[in-house]
Amino acid sequence: MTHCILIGAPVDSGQQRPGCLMGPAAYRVARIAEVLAALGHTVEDRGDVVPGALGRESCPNPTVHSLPETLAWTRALADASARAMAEGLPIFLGGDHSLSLGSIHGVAAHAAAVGRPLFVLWLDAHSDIHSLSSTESGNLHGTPLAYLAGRPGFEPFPPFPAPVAEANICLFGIRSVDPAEHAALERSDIIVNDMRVLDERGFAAPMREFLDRVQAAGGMLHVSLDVDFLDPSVAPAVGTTVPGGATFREAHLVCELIHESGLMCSLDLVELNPFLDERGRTARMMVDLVGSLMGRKVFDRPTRAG
Ligand code: 6HN
Ligand code: MN
Ligand code: MN
Ligand code: MN
Repeated sequence: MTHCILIGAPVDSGQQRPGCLMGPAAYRVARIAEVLAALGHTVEDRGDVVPGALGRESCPNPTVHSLPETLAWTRALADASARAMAEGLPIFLGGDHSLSLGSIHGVAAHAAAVGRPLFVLWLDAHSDIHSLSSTESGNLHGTPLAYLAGRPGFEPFPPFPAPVAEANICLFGIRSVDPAEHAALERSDIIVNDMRVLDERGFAAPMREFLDRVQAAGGMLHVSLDVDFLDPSVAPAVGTTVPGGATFREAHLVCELIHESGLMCSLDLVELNPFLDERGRTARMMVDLVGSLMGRKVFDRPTRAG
């Protein structure tokens, strides 16, 4: 039994197609709290985070937009996240992926305070490893991974409390990488399980390899689940669809493996744009995956651990 803390993060400033701000409401309508409670967990919904006053920050790259808004979200979410980490397992209901600048900020501060290494699993079509200077779209939802890895180019942001070691970061399912991101990944220790790797090896073996590393290190695991990790045929409600994503079963398998590991300490649900959905099916799919992440299964089977 886990104490699940729902934190609404209606962030829409990290990209330019309005709608992600409706995400938290859609997850609640899709009965995320009831699904968690039915699995035997306690659930506390803290409502939606409200960002503080806007500053006047700017940066040299003219394509970057909504920087003061994204910074205000980052500060507010980092606070909410660090507080929730001390009390349970926070589930961030997004909101575009720029919310992870704040959610993982708080998670990293907590991990450093308790002296455990932090690992991050990035389930996404994209690598989200731009800096403020390398982004071509100017959309800050494409940057959180570079920030949490402590890479340069985030001068207006609060310093990241305890950068995550690159060898502790696993990209899983990626299939759309910009040239600057490609260069950044080539000179890094980040584990890249792109779709080509998953096509060849399947989803289970690479996932188990990563979870085994987290386990061996006594680490805490943060999972960042972008809707576009999924194939658009099962999850159309996202502004950045990329064909060739995880199927319904592949995504559930990943979630079941994560649950069986017992390692997940915090979770982001990002990029849901309910305005693009078809009768709520993407919101329901995401809530279904949360069910698998938190212990729903058809049968109890002995896992490799026991
Ligand atoms: N996401 N690489 C593209 C950009 O605009 O920088 C897409 C980013 C997608 C962001 O997955 O959250
Ligand atoms: Mn993303
Ligand atoms: Mn941060
Ligand atoms: Mn994405």
